[in-house]
Amino acid sequence: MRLSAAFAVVAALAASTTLAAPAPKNKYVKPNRLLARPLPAGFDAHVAVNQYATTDFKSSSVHETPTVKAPRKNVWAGLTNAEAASVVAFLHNQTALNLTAAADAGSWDNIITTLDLVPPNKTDTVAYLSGNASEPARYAYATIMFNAFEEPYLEDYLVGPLPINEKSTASPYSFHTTAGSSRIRNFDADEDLTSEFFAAEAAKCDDIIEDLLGANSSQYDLWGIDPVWHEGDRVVSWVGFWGRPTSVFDGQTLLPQGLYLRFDITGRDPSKWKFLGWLHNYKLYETSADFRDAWEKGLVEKTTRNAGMNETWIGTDRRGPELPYDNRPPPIQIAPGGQRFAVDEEENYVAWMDFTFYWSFRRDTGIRLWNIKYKGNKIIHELGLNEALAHYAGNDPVQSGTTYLDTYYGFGPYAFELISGFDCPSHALYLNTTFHSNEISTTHRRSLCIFEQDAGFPMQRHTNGQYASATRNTQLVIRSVSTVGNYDYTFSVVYMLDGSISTEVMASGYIQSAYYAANGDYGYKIHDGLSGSMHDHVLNFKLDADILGTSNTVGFHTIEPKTVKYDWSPVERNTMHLVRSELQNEDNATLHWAENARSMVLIYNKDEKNKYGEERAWRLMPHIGGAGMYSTIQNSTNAGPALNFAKAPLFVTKHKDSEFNSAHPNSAYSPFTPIIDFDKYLDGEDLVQEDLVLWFNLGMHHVPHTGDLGNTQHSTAHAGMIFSPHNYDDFAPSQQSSQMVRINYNASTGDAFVEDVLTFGGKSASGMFNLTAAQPNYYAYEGDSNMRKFPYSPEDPYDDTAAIV
Ligand SMILES: *[C@@H]1O[C@H](CO)[C@@H](O)[C@H](O)[C@H]1NC(C)=O
Ligand SMILES: *[C@@H]1O[C@H](CO)[C@@H](O)[C@H](O)[C@H]1NC(C)=O
Ligand SMILES: *[C@@H]1O[C@H](CO)[C@@H](O)[C@H](O)[C@H]1NC(C)=O
Ligand SMILES: *[C@@H]1O[C@H](CO)[C@@H](O)[C@H](O)[C@H]1NC(C)=O
Ligand SMILES: *[C@@H]1O[C@H](CO)[C@@H](O)[C@H](O)[C@H]1NC(C)=O
Ligand SMILES: *[C@@H]1O[C@H](CO)[C@@H](O)[C@H](O)[C@H]1NC(C)=O
Ligand SMILES: *[C@@H]1O[C@H](CO)[C@@H](O)[C@H](O)[C@H]1NC(C)=O
Ligand SMILES: *[C@@H]1O[C@H](CO)[C@@H](O)[C@H](O)[C@H]1NC(C)=O
Ligand SMILES: *[C@@H]1O[C@H](CO)[C@@H](O)[C@H](O)[C@H]1NC(C)=O
Ligand SMILES: *[C@@H]1O[C@H](CO)[C@@H](O)[C@H](O)[C@H]1NC(C)=O
Ligand SMILES: *[C@@H]1O[C@H](CO)[C@@H](O)[C@H](O)[C@H]1NC(C)=O
Ligand SMILES: [Cu+2]
Repeated sequence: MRLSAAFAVVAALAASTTLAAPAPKNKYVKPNRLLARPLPAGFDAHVAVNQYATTDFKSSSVHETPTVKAPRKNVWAGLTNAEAASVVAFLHNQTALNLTAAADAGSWDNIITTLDLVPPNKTDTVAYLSGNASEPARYAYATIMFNAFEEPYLEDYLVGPLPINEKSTASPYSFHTTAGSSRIRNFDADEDLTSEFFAAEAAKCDDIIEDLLGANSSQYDLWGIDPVWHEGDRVVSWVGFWGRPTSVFDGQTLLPQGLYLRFDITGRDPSKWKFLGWLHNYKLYETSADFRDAWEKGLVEKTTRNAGMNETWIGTDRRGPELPYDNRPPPIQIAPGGQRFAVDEEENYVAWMDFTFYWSFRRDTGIRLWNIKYKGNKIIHELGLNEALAHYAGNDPVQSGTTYLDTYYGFGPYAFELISGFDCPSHALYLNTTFHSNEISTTHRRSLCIFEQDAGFPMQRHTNGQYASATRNTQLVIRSVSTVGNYDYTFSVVYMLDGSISTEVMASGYIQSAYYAANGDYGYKIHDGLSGSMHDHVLNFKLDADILGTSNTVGFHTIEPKTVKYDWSPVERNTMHLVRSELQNEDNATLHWAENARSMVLIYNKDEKNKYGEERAWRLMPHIGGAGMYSTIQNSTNAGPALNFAKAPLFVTKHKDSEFNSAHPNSAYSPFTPIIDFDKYLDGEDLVQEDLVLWFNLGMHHVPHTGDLGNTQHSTAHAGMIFSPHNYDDFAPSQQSSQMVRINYNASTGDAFVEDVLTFGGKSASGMFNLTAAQPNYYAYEGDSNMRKFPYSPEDPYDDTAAIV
C-alpha cells in the first residue's frame, strides 16, 4: 500500500518533468544530504525524519490565552452606558430643547433618537498616541428629532466634554457636515397617521381587492417608496400591497402583489392629505370611483397571483432531495493550539503576528478599525464603512422609488448575536457590541468575532526535482453581521501573513422583489407573479492610509501595450511596458479601475524608498466579486446628491478632520439637501505628499435569479478589496512564518523516496481532540441586553431579557 503510493508520486513527478522547460544541467544532481547542504544564513530549519514535527499539546501552557495591554487608551471606544446616561440627562436638563422622554413621547414631542461618540480629530489622536499630548477630550453627539413643529426636523447636538461637568455644553453640531448644519427636514414625521390613512383608503375597495388578491386589505401590509418624493412643493408617497407570511419565515419582501396607491402627504394636518389614485397592471385610476367603475365593467384584468404567504418557497429550511453523504459531519475548523492572537478586551485592541489595531463599533456603521500598525509602523489610521446604498429600478413606482441608505437604519442596531460554527468558527473569540438609541443602551451579546482561519490553500508553494515546499495561509478575521430588515450583511476584515488586509462584505437574507408583469427589462421572473427586482448595492468604505508618515502620494503603475524597436532586434516588437504616473489633485481624484485590470493603484511616501530605489508602497486592488463597482444610476431621481459617494468606484481626498464620513445617516430624510454631499470634498486640493484618504466602493449589481430563493447566496454576493505591501518589505513577509514545510526527496532512491522533512520550528497538533467540546451550544444563544437611560438606574435595567429586536 505504502509502496504503491510512493510509486504513484514518482510516476507523477516523472510525467511533470517531461512537460517542464528544459532543466538546468545540474537539476537532478543530488546535493549531499541535509547536514551537508547547510541553509544559507538567516534560515531557521528543523528536521524531522519522515515525520512532521509535533508537540504535545497536553501541556496547559499551550492553551493559555495570550494577553496584551494596549499601549494607549482606545480613544475611539463608543460611549459607555454611564456616559450615555449622563448625556441623556444633561440634554433633558436643557429646557430650550423641550425634550420628552422617548418612552412617553408621541409624534408631536421632541425626542433624542440616537447617541454616539464624536470621533476625536485625527490630529489630536495622533499626538496622543505618539505620547506628545494628553488624551483628547471625549464628546458625544445626539440626534434630536424636533417633532413639536409644523415643519419637523432633526438636528445633531454636540455634548461635552465628558464626563459631564460645569464646562460641558450642548450645541448644534455641524463640524462633520458640508451643508454647514446637521439640521434636516423630516417630511414623513407622522408615519403612524399616514399608515392609517393609507389603510382606510385601501379598505374602501376591499371587495375589489378580495376579488383581485383573494383576501381583503386587512390581510396585506401597505408600504412603499423610501425616501418620499417631492413634486413641486408636494410630498408624494407610493405604497404597494405586500403579502403577510403566515409562518415564522419573514419573506414579506418576496410577496409584492402588483397593486399600488399614490398619496399626497404634504404637511402635518391629515385632513389636507390626499388620495391620488390606484395603479394596477400599469393602469392608473385617479379615483377609487374610476377603479370601481372599471372593475364593475370587467376592465380590471386579473393577473397571476403571487400568493406564497403560507408556502414553503418563501422559507429557508432544508428542502428538495437529500444530497449524497451530506448528513455526515462536514470538515470544520478547530484551533488545537489555542488562541494565537492577543486581545485587550478593555481597550478593544488586538495583536496578531506583525499587526496591531484598535477597533470600535458605531451605531451607524458598525465595526471600525483604527491605528493599524504593521511591523511597528502605522499603515492605516482608519478603516470602516461609511454608507450602504441599495438602489432599485423597475416599471412600478415602488421599485422605481426605492433607494435605501442603510445607515439611516444603522448597522449597529442590527448586529445581532452570531451563530457560532456558521458565522464564525466555534473557537472564535466572541465579543459584545453596544449602541444607544431611543434612550436605551442595547448590548448585542457575542455579536463580533475574532478568529484565525485556514484559508484552505497555501500562501506559497513550489515543487522541483528535489523538494516540495509550502507555507500555510493562516488569516486573522474580525467580523460582524447586520440584518437590516430583509437583508443580512456580513462585514469582515481579513489580515494575512504577507501583510495583506482584505475588506470584505457579503450579502444574504431576503431580496426585495417586484410583482412580475411586463417587467423583464428590470429583472428575471423567479416565481409565479414574481420578479427578482434588479438593484445595485454600493457600500462605501473609508481607508485613511498613512504609509511611513502622513506625506503620501497615490501612484498608478499602468501596463500599456507598446511597439518598440530594440537595438538588438532587426524588427519592431509588439510588447508592453510599465508607465508610472501620480495623482496630482482632487480634480483628478474620481477614479475608475482600469480596463483589463492593467493599472496598479499604489500609495506611498515619495521620500521612503527601499534599498533598490523603489517607493515602499501599498497597493489597493479589487480582489473579490464586484469590488470595483459603483452605482449604475447616476444623479438618482430618488436621492440625488446624497449618493455622490457612489458615483465612481474610488476617490482620493486630502485628509481633513471635518471630512469624517462620505454620507450622513439623516440625509435619507431629505436627500436633495444632504447634510454631507461627498462632491464637496473633491475641491481641487493638492494630493502630492499630503495626508490622503482613499474612499472605495464594494458592492454588487444584483439581478436576483431563482437561486436567490429562499435567501441570497454568499458565493456571488461577495466583494472584497485588498490592501497589500508592494515593494514595502525586502522579501515576502509570509516567509517569516514557521508554519511551512520542505520535503526533500530523491526519485532514484528505491526504498525511501523522502529523505528528510524541514519544519522550521512550526508546531502542529497531535493526539486526541475533543470534537464534542468544539460543538457550539446553540441553546446558549442569549439575545440582547437593554438598559434604559432615562430614568437611569444601572442596578435596575429596564429590560435584561433574552429578546432579539
Ligand atoms: C538519488 O539517490 C541515488 C541512489 O542513492 C543517487 O545515486 C543519486 O545521486 C541521488 N540523487 C540526488 C539528486 O540526490
Ligand atoms: C440635571 O438637573 C438636575 C436638577 O437641576 C441636577 O440635579 C442634575 O445633576 C442635572 N444633570 C445633569 C447631567 O446635568
Ligand atoms: C414643547 O413640546 C410640547 C410637546 O411635547 C409642545 O406641546 C409645547 O408647545 C412645546 N413647548 C414649547 C415652548 O415649544
Ligand atoms: C475637532 O476640531 C475642530 C476644529 O478645530 C473642533 O471644532 C472640534 O471641537 C474638534 N473635535 C473634537 C471632538 O475635539
Ligand atoms: C512628538 O514630539 C517629538 C519631540 O518634540 C517630535 O519629534 C515628534 O515629531 C512628535 N510627534 C508627533 C506625532 O507629533
Ligand atoms: C376582511 O377579511 C377579514 C378576514 O377574512 C374579515 O374578518 C373582515 O371582516 C373582512 N373585512 C371586510 C370589510 O370585508
Ligand atoms: C395556503 O392557503 C390557501 C388559501 O387559504 C390554501 O388554499 C392553500 O392550500 C394553502 N397552502 C398551503 C401550502 O398550506
Ligand atoms: C456581554 O454582555 C453581557 C450582557 O450585558 C454581559 O453579561 C457580559 O459580561 C458581556 N461580555 C463581555 C465579554 O463583556
Ligand atoms: C487633472 O485636473 C486638471 C485640472 O485641475 C486638468 O487640467 C487635467 O487635465 C486633469 N488631468 C487628468 C489626467 O485628468
Ligand atoms: C440631475 O438631474 C436633474 C434632473 O434631471 C438635472 O436638473 C440636474 O442638472 C442633474 N444634475 C447633474 C449633476 O447632472
Ligand atoms: C469531550 O467534551 C464533552 C463536552 O465538553 C465532555 O462532556 C466529554 O467528557 C469530553 N470527552 C473527553 C474524552 O474528554
Ligand atoms: Cu441585493
